[in-house]
Amino acid sequence: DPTQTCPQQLWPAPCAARYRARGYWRGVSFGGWLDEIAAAHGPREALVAGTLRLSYDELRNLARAYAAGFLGDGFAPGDRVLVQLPNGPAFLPVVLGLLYAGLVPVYALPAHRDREIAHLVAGSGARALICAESYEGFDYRPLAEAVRAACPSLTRIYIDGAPQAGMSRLADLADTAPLDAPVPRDPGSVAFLQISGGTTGFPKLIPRTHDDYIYSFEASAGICAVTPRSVLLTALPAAHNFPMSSPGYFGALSVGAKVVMSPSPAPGAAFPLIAAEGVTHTGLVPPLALLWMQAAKAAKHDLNSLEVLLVGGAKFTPEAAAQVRPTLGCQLQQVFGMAEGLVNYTRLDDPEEVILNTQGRPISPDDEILLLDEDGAPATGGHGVLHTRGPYTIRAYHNAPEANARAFTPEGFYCTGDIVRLRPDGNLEVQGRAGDHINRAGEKVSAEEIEDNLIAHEAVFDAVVVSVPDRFLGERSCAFVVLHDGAKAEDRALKAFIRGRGIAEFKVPDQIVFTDRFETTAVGKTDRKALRAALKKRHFA
Ligand code: J2J
Repeated sequence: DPTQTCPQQLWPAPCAARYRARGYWRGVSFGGWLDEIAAAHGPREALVAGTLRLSYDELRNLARAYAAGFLGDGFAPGDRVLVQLPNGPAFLPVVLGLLYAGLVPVYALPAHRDREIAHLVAGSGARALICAESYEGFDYRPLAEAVRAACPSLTRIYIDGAPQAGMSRLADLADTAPLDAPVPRDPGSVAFLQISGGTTGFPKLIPRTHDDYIYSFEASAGICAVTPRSVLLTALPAAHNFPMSSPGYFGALSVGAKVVMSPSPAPGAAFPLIAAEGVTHTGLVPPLALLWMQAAKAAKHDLNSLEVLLVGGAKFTPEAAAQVRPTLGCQLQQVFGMAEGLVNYTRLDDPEEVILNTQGRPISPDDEILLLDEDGAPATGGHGVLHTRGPYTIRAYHNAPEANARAFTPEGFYCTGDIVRLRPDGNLEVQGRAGDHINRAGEKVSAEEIEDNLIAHEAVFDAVVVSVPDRFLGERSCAFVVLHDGAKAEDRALKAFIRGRGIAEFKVPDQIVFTDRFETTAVGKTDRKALRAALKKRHFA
């Protein structure tokens, strides 16, 4: 069980002892946590998704039935199971069922395609894949079959909907007599694998433990004033760390609030749910927040129940921030977080100036913040590259020695790649980024990954991908492409080629610029970094 035997993934013993002594790590596994919330809030409403409405007791019962179903199908505690489900009725009962059975979910987005899913399955050794029959016009069954053909570890495919031959129907698992107690797991062990935004090549897997994750969302629920009478709308894709834990549906469930799943973050789907269910809290990335503010002006739905809008995932400008209360009638809470751990929030009682201009401060008194310059020396002047360690920030990626050597200091600090300013009042302002990814409407796209996909085309000699400021997306991707002598390829054909390679649509370059040659012939990583910077400056400065 690789999730159990990677000592470098875990915190040094003195740190762990400190986090326990201070009460951050409660020593409860997700299975125990589900029993806790069901015992505390049993008859209250827990989940609304489509036509499904479940109380805490019913949610636990369904999760327990799934747990028994998975174990009955021959999975053993510690086995990884890839979950690629949209924001629908199945998501929470299935994920909670996996956790209750001691299985380890590996999260993927509905937008991911076979190349990415195969990478996640191979990297995690997942034995099963759970996906929808279809979502937004895409049939996931051929994808699942292609992944199974490419990945020997993957034996079973569960379909939410109608399975093809050789696949199982997800709902059948819940026909099993429910488990009556969680499969015991060490709370210090890995509960699930989350995907990283990814600055290099493919996304890396982030091992989160029961102890560290439960701390992060329980503390978040307090900071975001989620109470038993709150109603939280999950508008962003549920597999993302933000809607999961900041404070997310887990934070909401931890206090007995109601969770409402929106099948899409578009105002047309979300606004009627806000009005019908009395939603008090939700979280959005900046481009969606802008869209909501625009749509609210003409909305026929009553949004008065909204109390707190969390905005994060990318920089929200002070000008946009100032529009939240006038347009949506609720309070803004900025959140600057990362799936690797550290999450910062502006506090609800902060002065307006702090809420509009900063991305807040860490959850925990034991979150350590270190600012270094780009050479790794202590930064001067209060701004630099943010490094962090603490009670819910990982010390290593799953099974990635090379990435770990780059992303963590010998002292265990995670290098976020974000350039920030630490204000004297303790709040952080995100100013830019040292790493080479494109933050496209909150989705992090690795420049290197797109370049690798372009270079795979027979006509392409070399490709360099950069981020470009974009009015709607925040940033978009632009690929500079050099073709082989005499080769021909058009914009449309290259984009179609990338799609055909089985990667998410948000990774297809937004713009392609053909160029004769790059000014350097060197191909080393540091040269590519310089090349990206030079191209960006020349074309977009
Ligand atoms: C600027 N950049 C930000 C912000 C994240 C809560 C909220 C967001 C995420 C997330 C998350 C930003 N202003 N307010 O996991 O729990 C950029 C930074 C950061 C990267 C992490 C959560 N909020 N960012 O976005 O793992 O560059 O997590 O390092 O997807 O998003 O991306 P991700």
